[in-house]
Amino acid sequence: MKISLPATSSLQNADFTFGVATAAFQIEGAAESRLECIWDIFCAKPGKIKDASNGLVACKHYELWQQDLDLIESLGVDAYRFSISWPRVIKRDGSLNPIGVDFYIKILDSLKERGIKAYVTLYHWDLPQHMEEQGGWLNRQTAYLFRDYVDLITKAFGSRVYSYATLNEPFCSAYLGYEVGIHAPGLVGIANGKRAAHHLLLAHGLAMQVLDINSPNTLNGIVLNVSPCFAATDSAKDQAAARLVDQRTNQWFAQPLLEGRYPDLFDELNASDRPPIEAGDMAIIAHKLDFLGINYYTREMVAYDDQLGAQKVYPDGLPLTDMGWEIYPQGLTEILVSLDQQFDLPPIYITENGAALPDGYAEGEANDVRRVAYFQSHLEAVHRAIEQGVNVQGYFAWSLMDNFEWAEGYVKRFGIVHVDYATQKRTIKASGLAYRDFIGQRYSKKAKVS
Ligand code: IFM
Repeated sequence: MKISLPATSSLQNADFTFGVATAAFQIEGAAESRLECIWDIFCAKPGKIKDASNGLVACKHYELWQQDLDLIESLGVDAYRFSISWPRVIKRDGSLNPIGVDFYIKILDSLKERGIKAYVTLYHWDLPQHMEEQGGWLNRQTAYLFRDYVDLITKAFGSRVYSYATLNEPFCSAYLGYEVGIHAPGLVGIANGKRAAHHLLLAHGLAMQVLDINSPNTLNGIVLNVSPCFAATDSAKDQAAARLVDQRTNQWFAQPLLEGRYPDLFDELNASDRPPIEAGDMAIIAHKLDFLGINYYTREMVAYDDQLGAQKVYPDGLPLTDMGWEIYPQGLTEILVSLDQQFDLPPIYITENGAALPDGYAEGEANDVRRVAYFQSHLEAVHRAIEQGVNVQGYFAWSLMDNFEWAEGYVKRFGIVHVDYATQKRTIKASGLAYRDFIGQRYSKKAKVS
């Protein structure tokens, strides 16, 4: 199976960036050589992770990183998006941990030698546990500690990085982690979720100020997960429920970042649930972005619910991934176009897109035909958004390899490379080969033209 797009598509231009993405906690392992983070503690609580697993070993990337970079190079991608583990690079006293820093410098230098651009995420959910003990993202001080970490680490990395994203999916950190409690640290309550979200957004803005000084030549921005929200029926109640989910997931983060204000939902919350905004916060949060990263997986189909206001529904017969997420490629075009109509957007990168699907792994081969089709349809969706005027500059497949899928453990596999967790053997799946061939033909076409 192949991936192909119209020859005229701007995704065929060599200046469109194709990459693969990972995150530290999901692949690195080697927990003994870093501080504990909130996910270590969360994983140790019975019932929190579906297969009772953790990130102590994961894909052993801390040990196997050279082999993994060989793999990335063999895919022919332009860029590698990965995250820095805050608890690996900063010691308890706030100073740099040279061993952890050296690990990432080796990766960055090796990427440079291979001609692969480094897209670095500064926070992908692994808050140092000692900070959680002081309130974590509920504590405004955590935003300033993040700023200090960003200051130290960006100075240490110097000119090795191509792009910095401050945060990955603050919705997940705040809502899943502090409001509904299905992610670390497992707290609940609307006030907690909104307070954590505000401090995460503040941390982002403070970090952008640091990047202006320490790293003005990198592409600096933030990554949001977005989903178009649809009402299950035409009823006024379901329409209102869909609007609520849109405000909660998409608008709660996009509007502060791009317009410096919270959406209307802010006024609809009980006063005690509203985030504590201090003078000047919104201007810090709305710092100009060099790029906005968009992570897209599915749409939200929503119905009114007496207790919760809104509830996700799963109409029969829709194609679903192993996560139970509907495969809805046109939603990627729809959300990009609607964000573009609503905001004055900076350049967009699709920083994550992919699916947990069966691998068909047998005898050293993984024939994941449905994942090839998933990439085909979603790349077409990006192509259509560009045709409609959205400035999309790049696309990253989630994920380079199977890894620790948070509360789902290791059972859900998103990789374009299969990982045998018993042996740590990596095998490129059919989707990885199709992605490699698609990227490769784009270059040979370019070479022929020039
Ligand atoms: O695995 C996650 C990733 O860490 C963040 N975005 C969504 C992915 C799939 O759930």
